[in-house]
Amino acid sequence: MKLAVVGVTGMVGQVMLEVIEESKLEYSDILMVASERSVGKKISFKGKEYTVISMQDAVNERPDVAIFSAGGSASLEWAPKFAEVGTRVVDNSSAWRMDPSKKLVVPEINASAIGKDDYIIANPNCSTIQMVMALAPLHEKYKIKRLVISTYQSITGTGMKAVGQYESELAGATGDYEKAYHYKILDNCIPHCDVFLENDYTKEEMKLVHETRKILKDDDIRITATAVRVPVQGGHSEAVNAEFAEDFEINEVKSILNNTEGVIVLDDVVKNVYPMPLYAKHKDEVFVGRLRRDESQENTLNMWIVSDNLRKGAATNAVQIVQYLKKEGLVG
Ligand code: 2RA
Repeated sequence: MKLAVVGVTGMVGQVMLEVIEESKLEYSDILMVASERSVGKKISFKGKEYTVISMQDAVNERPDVAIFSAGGSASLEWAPKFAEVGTRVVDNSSAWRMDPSKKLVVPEINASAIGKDDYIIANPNCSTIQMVMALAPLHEKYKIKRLVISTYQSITGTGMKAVGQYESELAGATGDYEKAYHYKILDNCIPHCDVFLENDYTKEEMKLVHETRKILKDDDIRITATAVRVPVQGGHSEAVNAEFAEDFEINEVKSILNNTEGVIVLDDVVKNVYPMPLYAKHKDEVFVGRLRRDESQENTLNMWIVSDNLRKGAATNAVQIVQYLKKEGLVG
């Protein structure tokens, strides 16, 4: 399998290489691909040195798989060009997620939806992935009616520029240091992830609404979300209030989650045990805790979900999709 990593110089692209190495994903050759401004840069990977090539040069190489983390506009322009030469594209951007002809995949939930005609496969948004990992088995058992979500999203979700702003502020910078946000992020919480839409929600909040319904295949689920950027680097955290059609027992919920691949329950308030991004960093699991009944409404559960947004929220999920493609013989 000839593999292309597109957007390799970005924050997710760099984590993608980490995950490819750690997962021991087998490939015959790997192409390091980025925008024109990065062409010619050298990248060391697994003891070898690679030169970054352009999108067009990568298409000409006709890779079997291309994992994209290059932003929506690059995906819209180049994913079809790769697909036209027979490359299976796994795209981390939002470009294709809501396209009805494209599959939106979290392998533990719906990998089987991928078929031989799928050449552009969408990786869901990081905050969606970690949430549906915990919700999918509960939806199957109790049927979700409504979700109220508050996210506390890592600055790594914005990228290197945001981490740079945070570090500058931490170092006491003033004046015109490079900024990713309109406001200081240090000692702050910014209720503004991505852009505002006409309905006064942000694009990030509406991703949680639309992507969750698509992955769980249930447009009747009522969802509302508030996405907040916080000065944290280990991962995204989410407070989720889930109303179900059926009642539940907390211990049964914990058992279901503990028996869900890729999910770890950390929940013992007597011992101050609960998920935190500080301890989720560099891990691939989704951590769930603070499980408790919402006593203000029947059949309703509160939960706290934490995961490294660069790993399971992006790179790991994408690599798992590639592993599935290989297992199913959809790529060499
Ligand atoms: C964010 N989920 O956290 C978005 C994109 N990575 O900004």
